Amino acid sequence: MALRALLFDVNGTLAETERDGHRIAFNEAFAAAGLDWHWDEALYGRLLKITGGRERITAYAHEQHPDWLAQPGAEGRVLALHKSKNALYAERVRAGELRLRPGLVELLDAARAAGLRLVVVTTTSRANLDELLEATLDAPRRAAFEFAIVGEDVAVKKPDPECYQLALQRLGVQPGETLAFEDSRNGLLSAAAAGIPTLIVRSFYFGHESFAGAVAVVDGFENLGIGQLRDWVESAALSGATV
Ligand code: XBP
Ligand code: MG
Repeated sequence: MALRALLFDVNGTLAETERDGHRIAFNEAFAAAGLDWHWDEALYGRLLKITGGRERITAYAHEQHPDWLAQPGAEGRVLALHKSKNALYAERVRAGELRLRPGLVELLDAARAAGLRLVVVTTTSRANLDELLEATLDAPRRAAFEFAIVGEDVAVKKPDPECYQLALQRLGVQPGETLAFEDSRNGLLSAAAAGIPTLIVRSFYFGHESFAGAVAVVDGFENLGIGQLRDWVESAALSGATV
């Protein structure tokens, strides 16, 4: 089967957004709400196993501040914290603090020139994605992404395959005609469960995880050619690799 579409995860894959973007914004939101919660680099790395900012706050509160979570109206307070985090994150993105990973723009251009379709598949909120793309890509390159499946589009986030299944449905292609770019094990599990060959681009937080089942693991986008992507997808089809 020929390669027809590339599916990109966002956080960690398009850009290193977590440590110096989302994490700092979470901490600022906690402080603004009068909470003495603080997520240092290592703690945030552990919390990243929970996908979704709202879900991450809830899981942390459940573990560390069960009394806070047990109070009436806790769900609304979690939502308010997440909203505040996203607004603070957007300020950082607009200030130009987060960049796309090196080599990505060149790969997107090469993919477009080769006639490949491009989509985004992420657990992050649509507003966060829009802010990031607006701040880092010019209008023609933003328009090259046909659509984005985001956190709000699914009932269950990665590692559940729902987001990738939705993307395949909207593309109208077979999983073997696509390649997903992911940086985390949860992302790999999600794409693989939808039958999609997955390339891992190692990121700061998931640099040392095991990625058995990925078609390949690379350190970055530099020097990735379309021919190489096609070869990986073909070899995945031949080996019938599963995670
Ligand atoms: C990773 C996530 C997200 C972000 C924060 O996203 O788990 O929750 O950490 O974003 P990706 P939100 O699938 O792009 O790797 O606060 O918007 O959830
Ligand atoms: Mg990611």
